[in-house]
Amino acid sequence: MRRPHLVAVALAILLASTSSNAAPITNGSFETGDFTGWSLIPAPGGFGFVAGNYTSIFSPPLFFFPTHGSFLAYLGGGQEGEYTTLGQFFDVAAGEVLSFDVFFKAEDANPANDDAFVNLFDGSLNFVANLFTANIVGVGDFGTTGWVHVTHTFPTSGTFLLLFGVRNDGGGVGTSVLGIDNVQQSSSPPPNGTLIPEPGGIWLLACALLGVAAAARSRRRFVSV
Ligand SMILES: [Ca+2]
Repeated sequence: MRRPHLVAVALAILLASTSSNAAPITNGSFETGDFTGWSLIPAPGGFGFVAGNYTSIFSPPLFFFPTHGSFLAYLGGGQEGEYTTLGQFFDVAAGEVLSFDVFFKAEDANPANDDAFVNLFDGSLNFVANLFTANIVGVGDFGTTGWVHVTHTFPTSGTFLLLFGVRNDGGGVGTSVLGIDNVQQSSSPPPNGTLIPEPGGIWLLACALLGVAAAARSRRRFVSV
């Protein structure tokens, strides 16, 4: 079974990085209209684009639009067995949450089994977590996952590499695509597990209290009759 040389890819991204300074995820929504802040390493014959949408190759076409802002990114494989990857190093504080939206669109059919992944590595390029996996066996011929929202909470602070990858497998008629948008890094939750209700929560709480008060008044009226 072929295995991706992910550490080699990660090293290439590290070497290609213009800055190793601590920083949060930048341009996570691709609203610069390009790959600013990211390192794109296409497979031979592969590709990566930032665009206003992705339109599938085969008829009837499927349209994928950004989940945040006006742009999304999509990657495609090329040479058989080689991954096209997109990565970025970033720093987090303990308790921070990384979230993003991805879709896998199969542009081929079995027995070709194009696949995609989203993996997390630490600053020493040790594998941390697989955040998303898809392939043609899973979605079916020319199938898709649709947009999938993914979140990951970091228990400890540190530097991490977020790596997206997609590859073409064995001939076939096309190369499948991994779409990406809305990569965000949230701030730390309140310390000591303090729960602060969101505005919507406060409104619901207010409604509940008003309801209790109304019920109490109703009971009083009932009793007084
Ligand atoms: Ca966007």
